[in-house]
Amino acid sequence: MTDILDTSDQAGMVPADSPDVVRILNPDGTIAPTAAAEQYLPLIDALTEFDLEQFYRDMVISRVFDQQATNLQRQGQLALWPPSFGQEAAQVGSAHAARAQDHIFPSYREHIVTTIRGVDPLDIIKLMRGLSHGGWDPKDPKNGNTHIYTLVLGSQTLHATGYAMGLTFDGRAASGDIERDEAVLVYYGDGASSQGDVHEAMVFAASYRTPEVFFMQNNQWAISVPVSRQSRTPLYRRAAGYMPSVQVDGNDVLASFAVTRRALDEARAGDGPRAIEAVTYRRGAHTTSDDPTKYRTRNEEAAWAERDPIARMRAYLESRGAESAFFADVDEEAAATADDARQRTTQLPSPTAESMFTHVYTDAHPLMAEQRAWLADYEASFEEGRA
Ligand SMILES: Cc1ncc(C[n+]2csc(CCOP(=O)(O)OP(=O)(O)O)c2C)c(N)n1
Ligand SMILES: [Mg+2]
Repeated sequence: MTDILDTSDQAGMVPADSPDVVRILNPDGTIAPTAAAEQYLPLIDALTEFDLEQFYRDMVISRVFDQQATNLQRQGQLALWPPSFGQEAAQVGSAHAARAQDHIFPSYREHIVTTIRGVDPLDIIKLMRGLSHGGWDPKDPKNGNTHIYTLVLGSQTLHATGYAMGLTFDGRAASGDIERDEAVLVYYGDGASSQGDVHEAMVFAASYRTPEVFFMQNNQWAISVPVSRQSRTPLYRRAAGYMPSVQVDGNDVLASFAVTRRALDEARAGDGPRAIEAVTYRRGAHTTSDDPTKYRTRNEEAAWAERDPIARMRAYLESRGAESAFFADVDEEAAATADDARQRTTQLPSPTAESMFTHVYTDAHPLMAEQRAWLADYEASFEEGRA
């Protein structure tokens, strides 16, 4: 194998990947599988025209919604927004790879993953507007087993591993029935990969052979810290110390889909956990509180713009004969989705102060009851003119 240890400070800051990378779709939209991608081609051949169009549609919806949410923050409607701009292929490909019975543990940037699973994008907005602590109920069937966002870096990998261990203990995986066996898909970032929690989760996952896929979006940055500071070797090689690990071009929706589908199906079959490093790029700011011009160059941004996931898939669909009416329809649908989100955001009711006491404890709690009573009395004092 070529020695890919890169000790320069620029490692990871330019569009470079290892010789092992799985890529099917070139940045120019032509099908040009790398050697590592050959084994995945049957999974792509099995996709229908509708599937391919759906991948494209979801990526565009993601981008337009994300821009709308960023605008809403700028206009004072949201407290914060973490943009997913640039990461659409990694997210759409992996989300469509999951089967209905699977369980998703997102980080905080997986807006289109959660939406594909069925979560109302307004529930993400509610969280970022400060109206809700969790956003949605993972147990509500309409949310597709999607757990809530986790802002404590990497801790969701522990939750996911515990959940996956539970699936095994309950006999809900490895029966051999691909339509019934459940698996867990957990998302985290290049920065989070340096957290002890992630490594501990991987130790347990490997020991207990959990039905689980660790999906890292290496978007090259952890706020202002470049990936070269997280690791001197490509990150997929770190995970390979625990389990089979694959590096995929995360801006190629086809490769992201195929690699994740294979990994999840192997994991659900009882073969043990799998890791994926999706090499992608955060084209926007870390969050709306961040200014990336302070720590990265325009040249770097321009180099990654040339590998844009949506332009690549569009070129591919055009080469297959997709017509301009299709692309116009998608743009219209995306604009309508984003407009709907905007309308509903401005109409969201504020929560009552009293609601802060719900969901703190599962059962009644005396201290909570006391504080709740105090608040009710305090609120009533305004009505009665006591305050
Ligand atoms: C345990 C913990 N430490 C630090 C932070 C502050 N923090 C929030 S996001 C972030 C960078 C995360 O980078 P990465 O894992 O690459 O994910 P990305 O934001 O790029 O998607 C940091 C350090 C945190 N939320 N949790
Ligand atoms: Mg990152």
